[in-house]
Amino acid sequence: MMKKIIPLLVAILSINSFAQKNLVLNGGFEMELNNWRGDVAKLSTFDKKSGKNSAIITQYVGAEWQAIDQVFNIPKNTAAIELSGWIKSDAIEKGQNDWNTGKFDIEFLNAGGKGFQNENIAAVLGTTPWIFYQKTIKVPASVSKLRIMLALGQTNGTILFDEIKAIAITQEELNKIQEAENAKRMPTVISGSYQAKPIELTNGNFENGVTSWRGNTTVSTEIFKEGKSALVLKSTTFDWNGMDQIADVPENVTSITISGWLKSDNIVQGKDSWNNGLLNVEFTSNGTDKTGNDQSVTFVTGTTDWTFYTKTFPLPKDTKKYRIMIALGFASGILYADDVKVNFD
Ligand SMILES: [Ca+2]
Ligand SMILES: [Ca+2]
Repeated sequence: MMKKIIPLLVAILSINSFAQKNLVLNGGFEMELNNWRGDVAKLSTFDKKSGKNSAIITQYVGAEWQAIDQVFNIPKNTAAIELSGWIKSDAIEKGQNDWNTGKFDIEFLNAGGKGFQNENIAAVLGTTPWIFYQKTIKVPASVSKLRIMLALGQTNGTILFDEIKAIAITQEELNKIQEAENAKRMPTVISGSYQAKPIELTNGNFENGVTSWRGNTTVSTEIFKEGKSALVLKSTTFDWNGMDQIADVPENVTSITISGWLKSDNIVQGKDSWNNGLLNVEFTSNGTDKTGNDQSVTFVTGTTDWTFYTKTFPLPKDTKKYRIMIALGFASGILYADDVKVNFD
């Protein structure tokens, strides 16, 4: 079955590779601050993600709105825009409003240049390493331009930006992306078409981005334990921020061993003791009906270096599927995960 799934994944990845024209001019700040409006940013040659420069906005006191922006036309037949960029921060203060953060925002403009709809791509607080942010936003009807804003939203601190990108996605490409998303959400449908062999956990080392995983996040190519990338989950709020993957339990096994590497940065526990960084497993008969309690491989809190965790659990009766969950479960901070593996006996 693995061999048959691989062509599908290749097809998904190739969507990105042939639609690469960046609509943002000078998004890597290699031509100084050309094409960007606003005079609050400087070039950082000392600290950048790639090339010679990044853009840096610093404000020690006053908590004023400090932004640079750029407006461009949205090409015809654009159904959605994939926005991405690398951001690093130092001591960005939390203000009274949710939007008092370091920001990568966009605004859709109508033909007259009037603002129509705002979306947040990244909201950054505190001190963070270079982290890759990415979101795909549907283009509303009747808009013709897009404004990109990089800002300190009435808050103090330092924020650096590099490799800011906006890629136009056609309806056809969007359909393919959504099909791929649906396929991730319904692994039983895929298995139905190929039969027999169980679905295995794949991309546990996050070398293929977040392929095979469900949830809204990205990988870090700066901080990893194995290969070239690792999962990174970030939260500034006490919500559930997680990734999961459902796979099949093979025939004739009685126990499951789950292992993986985790690293944490300033994880603050929520209300309950399980409101932490976590690596969990859920057992079901069919993907939804539980056959036993969820089991914890580990909880992580505070700041920890890469640590290997492993645990073996007996499989509850009638378990046909398991779901691996990696999450900031109602906790704030940053959790990294890499090289997650599952074995059966
Ligand atoms: Ca650069
Ligand atoms: Ca890895």
